[in-house]
Amino acid sequence: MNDYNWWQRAVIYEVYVRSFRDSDGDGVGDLPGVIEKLPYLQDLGVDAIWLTPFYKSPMVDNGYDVSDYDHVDPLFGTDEDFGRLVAEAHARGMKVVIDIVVNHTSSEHPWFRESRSSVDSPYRDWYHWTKTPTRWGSQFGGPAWHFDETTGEYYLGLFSAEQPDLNWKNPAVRAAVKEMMRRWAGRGVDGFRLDVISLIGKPDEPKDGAANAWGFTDWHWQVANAPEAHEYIRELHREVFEPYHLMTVGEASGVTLEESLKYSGRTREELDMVFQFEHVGLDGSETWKWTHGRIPVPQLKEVLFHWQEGLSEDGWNGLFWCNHDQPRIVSRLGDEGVYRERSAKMLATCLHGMKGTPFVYQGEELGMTNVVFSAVDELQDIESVNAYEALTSSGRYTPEEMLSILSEKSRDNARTPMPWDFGENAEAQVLQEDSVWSYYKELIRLRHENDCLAFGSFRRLTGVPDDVSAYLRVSDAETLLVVCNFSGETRELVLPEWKGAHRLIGNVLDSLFLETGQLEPYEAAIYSKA
Ligand code: TEU
Repeated sequence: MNDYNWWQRAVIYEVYVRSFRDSDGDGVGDLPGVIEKLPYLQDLGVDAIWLTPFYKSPMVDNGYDVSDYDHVDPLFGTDEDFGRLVAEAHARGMKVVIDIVVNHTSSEHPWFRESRSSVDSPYRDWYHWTKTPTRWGSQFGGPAWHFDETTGEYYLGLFSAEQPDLNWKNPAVRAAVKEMMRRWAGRGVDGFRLDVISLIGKPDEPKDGAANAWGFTDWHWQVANAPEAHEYIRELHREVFEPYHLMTVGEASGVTLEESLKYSGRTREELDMVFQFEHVGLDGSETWKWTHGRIPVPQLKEVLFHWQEGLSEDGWNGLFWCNHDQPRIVSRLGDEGVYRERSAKMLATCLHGMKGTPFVYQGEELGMTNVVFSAVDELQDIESVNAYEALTSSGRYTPEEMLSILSEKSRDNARTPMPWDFGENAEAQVLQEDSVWSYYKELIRLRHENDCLAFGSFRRLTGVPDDVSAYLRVSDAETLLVVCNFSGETRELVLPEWKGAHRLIGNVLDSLFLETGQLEPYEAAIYSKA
């Protein structure tokens, strides 16, 4: 395999800057902190880091509300720190992917301040304004059309009032975005993670969808994956991604397999891959996650295998369990108790065994779990705080019920500080041969060294117990078997043709699986046959 793109055999590590490493003791992570921990990431073996937004921002949505795209927020350091980070990452052989948030800006961005100042402002048309709003609801609660007193009109903010949506139909907006992207390319970045890029195309005539309990209506059906979004992305590809050799992963919540082939199909010239959310939405739905529930393993397998098979010939999978918006995967699908470490390794095996680019979210490599929230003031995330207010004040949930749901679902579960030096800490795991960390390191090494793991085709195994996942990866020279027990009990899967195969990695010492067909609770392994 000589002819491939770097990201096709890479593992990418997501750094949520604010809670990664605090270098100056102000309680907030920062870019010098990331620089300090580059040796840790290099040791783990990741090929690239994705940095969440570090730009100037009022931090209403922790930086996903950008007020200045070109400069580092003082909370996170300086522009020089960023330059140093890129140089030092490159010197250590790691690439740098930055988060680009251009579906919306902050309401404090000079473009929006101008836009809202007058109906005659040259920036008026940079955002969406109307006198006759639909009843669309916003992602973080309340209406999506926000009344603005200065001009007596409403502007669109699909996430919050402080995150007005840019009007991509306006060529001046697209030109400004492209220039900004080129400036970052010039500062040495290797790729972009594009925030909610599936939402940039807006309908000319917004219409109300189904209403929710508060009378707000749904917009996803009319906004997500609009044909215009594909058009705009192709323009970005032509004028920025391609000429500057940038790797791209687009966040595309609500995307179907068919739609994702449009984004990432090889001849489409749009994106390298997308993040889809079907597998992590199985314990609720994307528009309604505020309920208890565990991801059902049979459906999970069906979704994962559907994507593996669907993107086998064309397109490419962005593989992930965790990110800064998702609860911790060990809490969702593994065991927080005695099998914490073993189940963390099992989940890692299942994901890293598949074809695509695996993403590791900070702390996942330590097997971190969710938090228990016992009071609303322990929450910081705008989505969680607003949902708590809305759902308790309407009487839908008691405060206790809502806190227990938030302990399962809140985005804050993923945003606790990286435990560098206490408890189940990072430094201790690095030194331990059988730690979750060492297991991740081994999986990453395997992806780099084993062609079949990186490029072999995917084939599901049938006749497997409901809560066991088993699949093959097949190349001319080798076949791999990836088997994972998602249950806390012993399971049986007899595979006589695999007797005597070589185990590349596994989470149970002295496993008897190939001899007896017995899988221990949360057991996982990858076997190889020539
Ligand atoms: O997230 C997009 C998104 O749709 C999220 O709202 C997601 O569905 C939700 O968090 C699940 O509960 C991106 C960013 O990753 C997120 O952090 C931002 O808040 C959001 O865009 C707005 O920029």
